[in-house]
Amino acid sequence: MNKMLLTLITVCSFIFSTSHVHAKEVIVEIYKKQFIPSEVIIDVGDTIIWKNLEKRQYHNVWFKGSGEEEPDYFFPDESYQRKFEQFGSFAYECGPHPKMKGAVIVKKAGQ
Ligand SMILES: [Cu+2]
Repeated sequence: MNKMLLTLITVCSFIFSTSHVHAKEVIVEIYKKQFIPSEVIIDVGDTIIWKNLEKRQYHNVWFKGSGEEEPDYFFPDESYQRKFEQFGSFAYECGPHPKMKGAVIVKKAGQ
């Protein structure tokens, strides 16, 4: 095979494997005023999708400890999603229901 082409393929597959392939979506369900699971461990670049599976109750996902503004509520059959670009441990709660707590632990890729 042409050497240049081989190099190109190697470089491309490296870039692809380190950035895109491993990014995943993780579902957290909200039901009976609980985040299920309440703690998730993900890699940098992953996205969490919170799905409201209640019959009537609205919720939100508020990273209050990070000093963020309270986000909008989302209702049954709606979802809220967020991509995590930095590693660390992030606690959150539901604005209207402070007893509902969760945490996202973002680890560096490969750890
Ligand atoms: Cu709530």
